[in-house]
Amino acid sequence: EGQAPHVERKIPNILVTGTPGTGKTTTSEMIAEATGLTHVNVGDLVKQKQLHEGYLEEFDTHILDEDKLIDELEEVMEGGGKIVDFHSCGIFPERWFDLVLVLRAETNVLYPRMEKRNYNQRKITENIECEIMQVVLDEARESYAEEIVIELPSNDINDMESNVDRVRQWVDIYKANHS
Ligand code: DAT
Repeated sequence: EGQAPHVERKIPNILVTGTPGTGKTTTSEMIAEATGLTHVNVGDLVKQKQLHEGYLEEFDTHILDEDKLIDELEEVMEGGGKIVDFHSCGIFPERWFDLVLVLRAETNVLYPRMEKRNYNQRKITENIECEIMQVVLDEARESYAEEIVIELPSNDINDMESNVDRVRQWVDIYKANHS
């Protein structure tokens, strides 16, 4: 527990997490654009590299092979400068991240975003409940030092733009302090 010792990175690694539909991928792309950091979409990586143990029809989701995923990412994370985008956050080593962003959205904006994705009713309901119960935020607070976990509203474009701007400023300061 506490501060995990790690070699200081010149460029930070950032975790962008949150319930599906809260805006992780869109926000991560914009942060990458604004900072020059590299977006790592973990969901896509899991599918591309088959880092799963099959597909669970009932829940419309892949069963993650966590060991394979961590092995795959370990080297990637070493160099720093990565924006890791995933809906779960407790599986990663604490030492990987310098900042953990938890995106949040109100039910009334999250629901239509998921409908647009053609999620089945069960999956929509589960994700809405997950968001209301702040499951991902609690998981982040349990897994990382509290001072690096930041909860960010992601209800509209204004939220997104101010989130990206805030992270851009934070990255500038981090770089200045680690050069
Ligand atoms: P996630 O990666 O968390 O599943 P996403 O980035 O794919 O989410 O976004 C899902 C959809 O919702 C996509 O059409 C963009 C839209 N969206 C996300 N965050 C938003 C925001 N803050 N304002 C407006 N639209 C947003």
